[in-house]
Amino acid sequence: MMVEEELTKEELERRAKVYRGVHDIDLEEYYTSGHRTCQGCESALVMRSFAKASGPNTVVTGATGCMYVANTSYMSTPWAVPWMHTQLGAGGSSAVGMAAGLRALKNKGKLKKDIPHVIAFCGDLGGGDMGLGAISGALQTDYDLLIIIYDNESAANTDIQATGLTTWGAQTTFTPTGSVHRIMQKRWKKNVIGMMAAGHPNVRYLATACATYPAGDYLNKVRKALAAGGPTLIHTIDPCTKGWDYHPRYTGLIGELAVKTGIFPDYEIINGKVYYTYDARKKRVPVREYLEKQGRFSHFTEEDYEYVQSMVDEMWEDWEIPGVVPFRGDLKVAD
Ligand SMILES: Cc1ncc(C[n+]2csc(CCOP(=O)(O)OP(=O)(O)O)c2C)c(N)n1
Ligand code: SF4
Ligand SMILES: [Mg+2]
Repeated sequence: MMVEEELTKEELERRAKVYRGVHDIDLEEYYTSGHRTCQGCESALVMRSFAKASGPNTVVTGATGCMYVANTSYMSTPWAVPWMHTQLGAGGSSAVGMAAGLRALKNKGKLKKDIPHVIAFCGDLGGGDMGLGAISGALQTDYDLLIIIYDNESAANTDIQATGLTTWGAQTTFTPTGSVHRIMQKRWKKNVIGMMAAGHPNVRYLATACATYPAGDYLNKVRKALAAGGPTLIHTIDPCTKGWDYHPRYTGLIGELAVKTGIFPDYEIINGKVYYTYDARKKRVPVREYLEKQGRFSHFTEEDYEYVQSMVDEMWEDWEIPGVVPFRGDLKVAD
C-alpha cells in the first residue's frame, strides 16, 4: 500500500498512549445514563467506550438508527460531549463537514483550544450499505476524523430488517424462515474494512473490533485511530439481544465467540500492514458454538452449520490475506 510516511505499530501505540491494563483506563464517562437501549445492548457499549477513549475534547455526529433514537428522547440524552444527529447515509459526509468547519474556525483564530476529535458513527445499514459512498469520500480527505460502523447485523431500529452485513441464513423480518424456503438470507456478509482498505491506500488506520473482547482492545483501537492522523475507520461487531434473540446476559459471550470462531475477523491495518488481534488462522472454535446460541439461527439444520463452517474455513485458509482480502484460487489474472 502507498502511504506517505511510515507509521509503525509501536510508534502509533506510543502516540496513542494505549491502555496497558484496566487501571490505566479513565473513570470519567462521556456517554452516561439517560438512554433507552435494550438491556445487554453492545452498541451502547460501543458508544460509551469510544467516548471514554476519546475524552472530553470530542464532538460526535451520529446517523439515524438505534444509537440515535434510543439515545435521544426529548430532554434526555446520555451524551456528555457535543453530539449531532445526521441523516441515515451521512456518517461520512457529516464528519467531513464538522472537521472542515472546525479547521476553518481554528485557521481564523476563533477556536482557542485544540481542534476536538471528530467521531462519526453509523450502523450497518447506514454506514455499511447506504452511506458507503459518503465514507469513501471521507476517507479520501485529509481531515482528522474517525468513522465507526457499529454493526448489529440488521436495521434494528426499524424492527430487524436484513442488511448487506447480516450473517448468512439469519432470520430477520425481511428474511423469515418458512416451510418452502428455509434460508432466505443468502448473501455472505459484506467485507467492509477489506473493501475500504483496498480502495483507500492512503488511510493510515482501519480496524475491526468487538467492544467486549479482548478486554480493552476496542478502547485502544479508538485511541490509535485518533492518534494516526487523517481519516480512519473502525467496524465493530455488536451482538443485539433483540435482533439476534438471546438472553441479555450472553452479549459478552456471543461477541467473544464471533471473534474466536473467526466468523468476524478481528484485526487492524496500520499504514498498510495487517495485524491480527485474534489470529483465527491458528485456532478457531467451531462456528456452531456461536450460531446455536442465537434464536435467529434456530431453523438451522446440520447442512446449514456445515455450509457456514466451510465459508469461514475458506476465509482463513484460502483468501489472499486471510480474513481480509478475498481473492483466492478461482480469481486469477487471465493468461
Ligand atoms: C433515508 C432514510 N431511509 C430510511 C429511514 C428509516 N430508518 C431509520 S433507522 C433505520 C435503520 C438503520 O439501520 P442501521 O444503520 O443498521 O442502524 P440500527 O438501527 O441497526 O442501529 C431506517 C431504515 C431513514 N431514517 N432515512
Ligand atoms: S435493538 Fe439491538 S441495537 Fe437496538 S437498542 Fe436493542 S440491543 Fe441495542
Ligand atoms: Mg444495524
